[in-house]
Amino acid sequence: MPMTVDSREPLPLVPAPTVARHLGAPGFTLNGRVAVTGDEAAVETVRGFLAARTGLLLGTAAEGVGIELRIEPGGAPESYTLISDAGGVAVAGADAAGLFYGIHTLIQLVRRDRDKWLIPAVRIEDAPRFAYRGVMLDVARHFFPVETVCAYIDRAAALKFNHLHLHLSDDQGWRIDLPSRPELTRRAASSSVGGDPGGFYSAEDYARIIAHAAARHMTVVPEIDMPGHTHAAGIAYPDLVETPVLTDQMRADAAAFASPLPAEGVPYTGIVVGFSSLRIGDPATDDFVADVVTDLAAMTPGPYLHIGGDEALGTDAADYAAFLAQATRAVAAAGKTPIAWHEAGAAPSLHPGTIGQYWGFVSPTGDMDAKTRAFAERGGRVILSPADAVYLDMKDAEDCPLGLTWANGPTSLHRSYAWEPGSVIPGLPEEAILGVEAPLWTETIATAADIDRMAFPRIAAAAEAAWSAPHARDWDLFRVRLGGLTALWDAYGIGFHRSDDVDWR
Ligand code: TNX
Repeated sequence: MPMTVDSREPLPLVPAPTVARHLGAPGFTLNGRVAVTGDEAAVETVRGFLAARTGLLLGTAAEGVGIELRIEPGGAPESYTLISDAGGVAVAGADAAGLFYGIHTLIQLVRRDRDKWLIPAVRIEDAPRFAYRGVMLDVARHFFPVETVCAYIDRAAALKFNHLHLHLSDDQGWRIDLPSRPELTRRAASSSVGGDPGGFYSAEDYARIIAHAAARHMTVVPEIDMPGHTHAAGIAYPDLVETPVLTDQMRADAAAFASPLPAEGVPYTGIVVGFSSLRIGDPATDDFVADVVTDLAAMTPGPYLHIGGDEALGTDAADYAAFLAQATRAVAAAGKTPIAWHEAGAAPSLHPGTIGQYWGFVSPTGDMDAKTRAFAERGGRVILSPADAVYLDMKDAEDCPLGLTWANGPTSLHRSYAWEPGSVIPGLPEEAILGVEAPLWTETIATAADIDRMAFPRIAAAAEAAWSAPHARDWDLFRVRLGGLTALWDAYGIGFHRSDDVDWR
């Protein structure tokens, strides 16, 4: 009879699978004679990852023992089973994505046992809890080249994330070239926070990112943030924006961070938020929104387009509501499902079915939970990004060299882990939760190494909130499982932070 994992060290699997049993039998030995067979794309994926992890380049001629990869339709979307013993390894996905996730589980299982590479004898059955498992990268505050974005896709996909949300515009820069509005990148892309170099993605660059993501079963979700966070759009099209609005809070933030305050017509290099707004009610603005949304929709194969809607602090409430109603309709007219930050829940005539992204705390304050429920009440669903748990740009400790602290002070790995998606918004049914997303804002993050330092290991905690069934989640076991990934993350070249709460082996 199979024996459960209870009696021995937990398998080094993150996110935790639905069911994982140690079979209590000898494992499968990986050596140069092992062949990988089955689904062609999967075979190449496995050979590549095993070469990176072990240095062994396995063959593909089926003879004797081996690793068999196949798609067996019938199970839940993205689900897979993995069975291994001394006689071989079989991974079966219900679809191509399921097989891909089974492969990542397989790679996590590989370990060095004295002089041998081994896959323990296990039986795993696994499927995601949520359909939407996202990471967000803010490429507006700092710009990141295609290679860095692709490396982040690789890292996230290995943790079974399936959406990459790209925050493509903000006060500091516009990062995507759109055929109908060439001035945006011509005039408003060269700046970023701190006077660092800017940049933008050409249509070709963007297509490369999408293709890289698609090959890893990730959907790109582009965001153009409106009506606030639009100072850069105003550098390109001055007639479309209002004069910056400054509050006492913004002045205090600027002083605290030694950040410049915005000035009309001057590229913004500081980190103050909320001062900019499109000119609402002007037909020229409506044309701009329609152009931007139509171009971006045409370049994006995925079903979603995020139109922002956060922190429009200088925008009149009625104007804000009218703008969001119109912008979400424009997204729908372009054939996409709109997503907006939770503030947009206050707009009564949002396009029905608009998805809300919650960025309040694990315990909601003010009316954030009501605004979030409003999306579900109008036929939409909700993506949970509680800032004091999964904002990867928060410091992880007081002495963290990068990051911000506004979300309840530093966010430890434990706090990233110890929250339950079903309990964040009271009264929101589980079916209304589309998923979980971990954003990485980049006011303080400028390089690929910075991304690794801030995202890892906390991104793994977010992955588990998004993928794993509640019964499979346990902080003490998570720490041990995570420690078991040390060698794999090193092999992948991830510059993860060796935080104190994990025994990195
Ligand atoms: C809040 S979360 C923002 C961003 C900042 C971030 C920094 C949200 C929708 N807006 O503009 O970059 O905090 O943590």
